[in-house]
Amino acid sequence: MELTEIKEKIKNFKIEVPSWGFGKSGTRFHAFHIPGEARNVYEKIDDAAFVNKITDSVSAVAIHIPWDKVEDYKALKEYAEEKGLKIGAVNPNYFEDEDYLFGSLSNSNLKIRQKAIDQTFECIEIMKQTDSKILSMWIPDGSNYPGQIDFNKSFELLEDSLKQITRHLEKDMTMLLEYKFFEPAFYSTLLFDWGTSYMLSKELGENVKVLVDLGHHSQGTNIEFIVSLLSQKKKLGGFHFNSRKYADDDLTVGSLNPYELFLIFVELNKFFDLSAESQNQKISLVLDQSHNVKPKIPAVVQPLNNLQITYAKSLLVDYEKLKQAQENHDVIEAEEILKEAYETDVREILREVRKEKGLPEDTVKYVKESEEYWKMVKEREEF
Ligand code: PSV
Ligand code: MN
Repeated sequence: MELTEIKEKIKNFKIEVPSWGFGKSGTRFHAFHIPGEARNVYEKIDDAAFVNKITDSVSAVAIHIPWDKVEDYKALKEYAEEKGLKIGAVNPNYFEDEDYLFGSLSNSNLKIRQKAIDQTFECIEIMKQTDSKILSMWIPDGSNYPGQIDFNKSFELLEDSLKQITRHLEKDMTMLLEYKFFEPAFYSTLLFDWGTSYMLSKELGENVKVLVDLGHHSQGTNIEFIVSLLSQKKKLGGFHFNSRKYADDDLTVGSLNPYELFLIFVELNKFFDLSAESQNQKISLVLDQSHNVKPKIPAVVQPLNNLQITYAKSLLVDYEKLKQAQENHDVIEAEEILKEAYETDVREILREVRKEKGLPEDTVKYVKESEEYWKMVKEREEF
């Protein structure tokens, strides 16, 4: 690909940021206070707007319900729009309500299951008010001890609840089914892997797809292969970008396994033009990181940079040559082609892109030295 084309693609490469990436968060042991953290959804949008001002790479802000509950969602949407942003995926939260001790959408108690269904209907209503097109479902239901649930019955109940929810979706809305193999259900989780999400998404219909969260696989899982399979079957609906050493979404995307991330992008490019505006409808690219000890805004800027670097490297792959090498069974050459792209230093390309857009060339350093940022931190600490 020509350099000008690569630069054009990077310029139009946008990521949705999570409202929860700016607010208070922590581990199950403690959530430490981090100076400057956003205290409500409006401040979260302010922070996303600040990140967008210096990176021009934020497409929307994903919200979590009930964390981001407000009286007037139309007003919330307008507030985001005034700041040049949109409301992105709506994420119903099924893991905090006391009633969900023994499950939400799979609960054998009809009243509680209905509560979870109604809560999801409310999220669909919020989508209508905010013009959001993605209902992003992560369902923690499962069990913590052998014998606690009847797998079969619980799965049937979950399936039934999802069927009812799907019927409420409007034509242009997509439901994403995120999977995760454990936590908080440490013995069995109903939607534990991509196969389970895929199976359900097939049963539920065209507007139900799978969401791949990079932190939700056991060690050694070949995520790029999963990405390819789901894309082939037109069932890859979105991503949660993060990284992990052991499990879950606790590290910065691209920080620990950059080559794996690169290989994932190499597969994605075969099926999606990630830079095109229209792609927002086809694949949802969301950051989902838990910033336990990092200051929140820099913790969002840093991964956006990592993602741009990885995307740029993946665009350098000579796909034609790779195909040839694969057809010739030239294993050494095929791997060399990937490494050639991966090992290219693309930082200069990014600097040029930013310069051409009138943005700071080093976005992470910029935040550190930004008066606006430190003023905001100070103000939030004073009140
Ligand atoms: C679950 O671990 C998860 O990845 C889901 O996407 C939730 O919405 C998010 O984390 C909450 O932090
Ligand atoms: Mn996630």
